[in-house]
Amino acid sequence: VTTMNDKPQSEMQAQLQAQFKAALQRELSQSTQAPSRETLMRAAASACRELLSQRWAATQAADAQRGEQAPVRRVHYLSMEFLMGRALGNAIAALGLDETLREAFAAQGQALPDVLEREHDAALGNGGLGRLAACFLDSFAELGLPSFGYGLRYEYGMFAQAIQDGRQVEAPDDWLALGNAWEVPRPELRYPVGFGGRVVAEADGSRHWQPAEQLLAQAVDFIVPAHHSERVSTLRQWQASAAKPIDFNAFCRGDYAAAAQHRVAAQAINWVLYPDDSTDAGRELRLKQEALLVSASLQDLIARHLREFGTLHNLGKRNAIHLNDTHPALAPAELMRLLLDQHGLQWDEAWAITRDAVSYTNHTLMPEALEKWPLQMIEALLPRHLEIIFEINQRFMDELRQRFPGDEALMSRVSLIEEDGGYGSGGERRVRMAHLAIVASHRVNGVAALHSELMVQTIFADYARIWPERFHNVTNGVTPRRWLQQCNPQLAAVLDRHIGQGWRQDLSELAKLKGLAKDAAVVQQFLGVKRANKERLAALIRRELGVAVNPDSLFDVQIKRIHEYKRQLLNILHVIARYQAIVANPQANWTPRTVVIAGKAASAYFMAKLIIQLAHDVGRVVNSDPRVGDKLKLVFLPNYGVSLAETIIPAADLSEQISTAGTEASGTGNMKFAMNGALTIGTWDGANIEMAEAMGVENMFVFGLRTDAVARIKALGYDPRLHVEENKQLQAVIDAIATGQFSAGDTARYRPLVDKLLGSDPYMLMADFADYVATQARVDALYQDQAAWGERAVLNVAGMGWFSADRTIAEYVERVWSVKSLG
Ligand code: DL6
Repeated sequence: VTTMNDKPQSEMQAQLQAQFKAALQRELSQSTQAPSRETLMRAAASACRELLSQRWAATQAADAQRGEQAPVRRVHYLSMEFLMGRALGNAIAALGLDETLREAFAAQGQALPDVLEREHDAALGNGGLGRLAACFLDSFAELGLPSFGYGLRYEYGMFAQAIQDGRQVEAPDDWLALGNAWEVPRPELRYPVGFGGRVVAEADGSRHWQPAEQLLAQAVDFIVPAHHSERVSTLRQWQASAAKPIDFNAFCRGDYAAAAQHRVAAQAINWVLYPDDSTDAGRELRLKQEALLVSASLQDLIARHLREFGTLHNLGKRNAIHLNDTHPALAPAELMRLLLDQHGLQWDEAWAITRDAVSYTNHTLMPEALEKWPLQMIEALLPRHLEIIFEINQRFMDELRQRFPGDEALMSRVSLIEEDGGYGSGGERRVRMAHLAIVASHRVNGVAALHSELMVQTIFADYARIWPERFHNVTNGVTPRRWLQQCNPQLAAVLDRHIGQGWRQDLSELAKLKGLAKDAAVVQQFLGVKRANKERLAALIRRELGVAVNPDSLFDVQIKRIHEYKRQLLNILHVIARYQAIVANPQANWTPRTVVIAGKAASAYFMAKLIIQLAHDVGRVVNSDPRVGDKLKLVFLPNYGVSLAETIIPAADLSEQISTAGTEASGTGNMKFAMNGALTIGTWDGANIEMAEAMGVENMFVFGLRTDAVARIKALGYDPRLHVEENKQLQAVIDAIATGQFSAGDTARYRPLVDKLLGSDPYMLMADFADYVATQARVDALYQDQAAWGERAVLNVAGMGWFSADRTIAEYVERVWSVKSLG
């Protein structure tokens, strides 16, 4: 949207070299030893950061000049998660300085990839939602969109996963232990954030919040460069600290804990991503995190807007505030509070501004993920916000009474307040955050066509009836810079050779490959790159797990959060069935397979953890059985994260996207795999559907019940046992687990899994098993014909042009964030 003049490359190289040298000297000032890889990495990061800081200043100056007539509003993307991964590789690719640094490291006796590996992942997110936000920052920069990503600076990101005796154990992810050369602290940007206290009514009728506790939120910036211009985007993360110094009296008494108590309480807000919310203390901390993010971000927005325009009347027309799921859904209440109580606007104008500014993306239909906060907790921590939420609700109910007279049931269903206590409420009154987000937004979207459709048919059906024009779909996308260019340089080079470099900026250019799918030389190059990537992964598996896998076997990969709906268990059931078949008939013409699973289970999610354990138990038995050899291996790679994904995805032949139809909102891993030439075995779910349509459904291995069938069977009364009774193979698989064949005779270990599969089987594994196994046989057959497999791989990549985050962001701009979209 906004461009700037680019500097000549040679000037930048010289600057980087000088910065790098200076940073290295700083790093080494206390040492006489040769610089370690960590030292080189930090020096390079700090040099890049200096260059990026200059670009940041130029970007901000350009954006500030845009004035009243700019067609696109400045975007404020509020998200509790940004799963950034490593930054150095991306920065040097964006700056075009790979070679400069390669040489600089070589002069110190180190290779570029070894140095890049020393950077700790910034794992400030759980999974797809957080990684999507990170991809969006890349596209914001690439498209020149005036924007800020707003998040929290967690000291410990997503937990580190270790495996002990086949079980997941969690440890804090101490990603800042060696410092973070990327951060740009902004001490001048500090905002007060209050909690608790009471609301005071003034004589003039206005209301005023007197918080009991005041914190300060300070900005720390992380700069994300564009690859094809000098634009950058900003991730502004908030760090909380106590507003008051230590309690000096307590200190003098020698009671240091009491002296610092309030400081610790303030800092705790930044400790961990997603504190365990199974306790009241955990829930309260989470609510404080959300409130801090929202309040600091909006104060920052308002201050900038006032600097640029001197008035708040046009705030909604010049700024978009996007809610990445409901986690920042306090934003409308906080914006109203700031506009009413601090800036003296009247309700109607403040509400019009809020409605213009706010938009919301839903990322899941799972009821347990739709946030609802106990009214009492909000009242205790954010009393003025609760008043405002009540007022918003009152006005909304009045509107409904006019439009749908007498429909009390509708009013109670859509109310922002859940009176009777729904799912998991324990009977208390709660605020429905998704409802608040919808009522306050001018646009609400889902993240893939099916998901958006189901969203308006199910969880938000009433709202879609009230405001049909508000709902739309924006299918997710991923950045091709990280997920193709950087993670798969060899494939990128093949693409460059055959279709030019334009795909890096305009992914739809991948369609040019379509005409080359039958070109034997191109197919051979694809297969050659895959083979090299598989060797790299095989080496990693050997290093990490001590298991030797054959790079010529089919690499069958499922990497994502462990969740029952994602059905890693179905994958394991297939492995067991295959194992039993191999043992029964070792001489048959087996297509050798290596099944790779990776992912973290939420620490309190018993079933997911049991699935991880089963994967290990089955892997141990299968991998050590001499009758099986290379024909089958099952490995679980620990501590899944962005960097591990960058190694695994380019090496995958087969991508497992096997959620129960209607449960996976979109998926983005599915896109990354296909972009890297893996074929997908998948259900008719999430973005799999649009991918199949884009590449031709014959190029994907589609199986399983579709959404309507899932609903129909459930309505009729689903009985998983019937599927087991009529399928001998399935019976044998379940028996093997139940009788302890993978757990040294321990029949109790997996009883909860078996009982659930045979009892309710809510994700319908039993119903989909037969089709899944039959489809896997089709996979085997095709893999045996490498030329045909390679052709499909080319066609998969050719079909992925639509799934760029750049296209996704262009759609948000067009339909949500442009001034025009406000009508
Ligand atoms: O939209 C990004 C990503 C989707 O691709 C996944 O399908 C979906 O599961 C994920 N949703 C969440 C839900 N979190 N909450 N709330 O992570 O979003």
